[in-house]
Amino acid sequence: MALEDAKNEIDRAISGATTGLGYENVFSGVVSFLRRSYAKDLGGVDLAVTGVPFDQAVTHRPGARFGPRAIREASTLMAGDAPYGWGYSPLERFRIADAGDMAFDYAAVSEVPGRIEAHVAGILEAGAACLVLGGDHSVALPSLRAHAAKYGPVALLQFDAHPDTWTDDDRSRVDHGTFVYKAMKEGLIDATRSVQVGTRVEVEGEIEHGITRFDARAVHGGGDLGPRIREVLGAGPVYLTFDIDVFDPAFAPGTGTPVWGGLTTAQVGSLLRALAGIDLVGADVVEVSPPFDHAGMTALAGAHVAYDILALWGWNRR
Ligand SMILES: [Mn+2]
Repeated sequence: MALEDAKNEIDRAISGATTGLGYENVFSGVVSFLRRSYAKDLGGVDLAVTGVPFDQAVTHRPGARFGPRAIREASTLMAGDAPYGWGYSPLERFRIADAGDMAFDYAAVSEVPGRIEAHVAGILEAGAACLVLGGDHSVALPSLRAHAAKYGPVALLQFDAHPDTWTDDDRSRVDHGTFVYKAMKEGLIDATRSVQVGTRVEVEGEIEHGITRFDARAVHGGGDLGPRIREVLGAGPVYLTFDIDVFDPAFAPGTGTPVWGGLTTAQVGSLLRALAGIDLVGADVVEVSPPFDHAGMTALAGAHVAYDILALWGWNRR
């Protein structure tokens, strides 16, 4: 009998199986995102998760290069169960692969965005949707370029402490705080259908943008924001970018630019569930910086968010 015939002998990260829950011991085995099999050939894959461990564009604390590895490890705790409260398991319903990390020359910083765009475009061309694990928030811009090339201008749904609308007209700059400005200037996003959630910093001289903003105080103020966010996003394609610093540092201290007054994990979990039905076509989870983390709590939050993003992506397709 081959080892893989016995349920407890399966190591899903290398089994080649594309669907099903993971039953390995949480603390052992080859680590992959939610125990999905690693694959570079994405034929027949519905969604590929890929790490982009680039963090040279941060304003303050680096370390997000270790984000994908930490999120994968934290995710092994969840691989045996459906995500809570969704009523279905995207792991059983869809063929989801871990496409591994994107390789790049860490010393050729200005070349990295182009490589990310080509990497994500390759996943989309293979017919799979793409979930990027960052990396700092600069990785969202080339991912948006790849998605806009396929779908046209998308609605941006951004969970973030920062609006990332700081002025930056130098295309050669690689900055984690200006991707929204550049995305608007490049016509990658439809601002009138875009929403920012959880922001709580001022941007001096911010341009007119037209993006709907539910800042952190609006979320803390209560009320059911889900329907209001869905109404702005409309029926067209949505790209979700999730900066882990939308959480209060009490929930996610391991990040590059923490800001007090942030969202709780419970608030974000409820909001993501309330968005079921949007046409999510792509996403990223960025700015998890394990060297500044404690007890793995930021990576755990990132893994939960990424799993709920899978559920949200699959909702209309299930
Ligand atoms: Mn941020």
